[in-house]
Amino acid sequence: MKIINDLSQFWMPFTANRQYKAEPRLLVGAKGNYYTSHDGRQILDGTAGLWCCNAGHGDPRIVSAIQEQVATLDYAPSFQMGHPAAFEVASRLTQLAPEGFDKVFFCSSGSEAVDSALKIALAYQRAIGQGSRTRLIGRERGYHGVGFGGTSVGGIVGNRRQFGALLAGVDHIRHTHDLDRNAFTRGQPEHGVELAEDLERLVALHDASTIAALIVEPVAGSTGVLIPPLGYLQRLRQICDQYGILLIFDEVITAFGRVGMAFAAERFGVVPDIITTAKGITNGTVPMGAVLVRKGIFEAMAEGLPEGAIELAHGYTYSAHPLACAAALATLDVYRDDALFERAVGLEAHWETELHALADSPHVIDVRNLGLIGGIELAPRPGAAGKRAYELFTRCYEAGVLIRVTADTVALSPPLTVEPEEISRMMSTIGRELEALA
Ligand code: PXG
Ligand code: PLP
Repeated sequence: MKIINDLSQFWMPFTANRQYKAEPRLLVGAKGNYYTSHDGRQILDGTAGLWCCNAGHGDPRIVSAIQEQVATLDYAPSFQMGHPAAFEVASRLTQLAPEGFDKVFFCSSGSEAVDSALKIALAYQRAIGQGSRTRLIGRERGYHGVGFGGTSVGGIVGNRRQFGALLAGVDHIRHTHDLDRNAFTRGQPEHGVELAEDLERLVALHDASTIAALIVEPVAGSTGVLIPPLGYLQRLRQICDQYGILLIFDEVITAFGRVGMAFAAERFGVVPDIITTAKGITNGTVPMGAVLVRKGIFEAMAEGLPEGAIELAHGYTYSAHPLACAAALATLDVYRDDALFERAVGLEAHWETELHALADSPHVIDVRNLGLIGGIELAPRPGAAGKRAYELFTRCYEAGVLIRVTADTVALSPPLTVEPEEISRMMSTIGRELEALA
């Protein structure tokens, strides 16, 4: 079926363009837990889009909120102006956040949220007389989007090597992935709390007086689902406190029910100083990102400024865009009214059981899970890293299930509206295709 004349002009993101265009997969519709493919098939969404459609697709409450907003107030500047929904979303988010978060900065993506958070951290340190703290610390295998800041603190070599030296003064702690000790763990791995001490190594190397902030994903997603070892995030918090380093949790994928709560910070019982988020905030319908900031940070930056002074010289044309705000308010209502975070908690045991049933399938060297996140790591084909998983992805798509693969790891994150039967079908499809795979 000819659906489009020419695929050549769209430079697709994070895509092997020539490979894709030789055999395109197009989505033309979405409803509930399913996409419709261009050849008219129903595809079970095992990835909530790209970790963002937590309430499933096409919810009429979200759709009509966006439609009404665009007809009422299509755009309003947020520089020296405002519109009511922006203040309301900020207030709703602070109610969902861990206690003590009282300011929200808006943008349009996770990447922008990360770069905004890093700038806020630098500006805060400077405001409290710690202007020598200019270093930003990330973690190996971290993903923090594609801005220069996020790319720099990110720890995925494939996303860095094309772009030169990136930001100066960035360093990385070690990642926590350890198949030798933790393979096939259900939930949080037992081993690895000591890896948090790697931050002490960087303090010893650079001196704490040069370090502004540490940014980590509570659960690393893009790099292949890395679940934090027991006690690890707690220990990072302690070390940051000891040395005056701000702790940033990048919750672009872990917020809004993905791990059964509004934020992973709550699930792990660790309160960072700054939280970045995006994606599920509008159920993926309209681009939006946000930076949530703990009480005291804004105040420290405002203190002592002359009257009328701008506290932060930063912002986007689309910060708190009215359509994004309308989508966010409707989405947060759906999460609450349909109790979707609680639903995720209720599904977690079934999810874990069905996922780990794949442990004995061919090529599988690890299975890991938390909340409604699942990782299945495959042994790479010798000399062809990523090829086996990519083939599994295309096979599953043909078989009616959308999965996501990164290197040789399958990363699953279905909508929180997924039915137990659909979880079982997702896993049996993956299992069958693994059997068929060389
Ligand atoms: N931080 C984290 C932790 C993310 O997961 C971003 C920042 C950047 O967000 P934006 O909205 O700028 O893309 C992300 C995004 C995948 C995948 O397949 C994950 C993301 C994006 C695209 C694909 O795992 N995460
Ligand atoms: N480039 C130019 C020439 C601009 O005028 C602006 C915003 O006014 C930008 C970039 C930044 O765009 P945005 O605010 O959408 O990030």
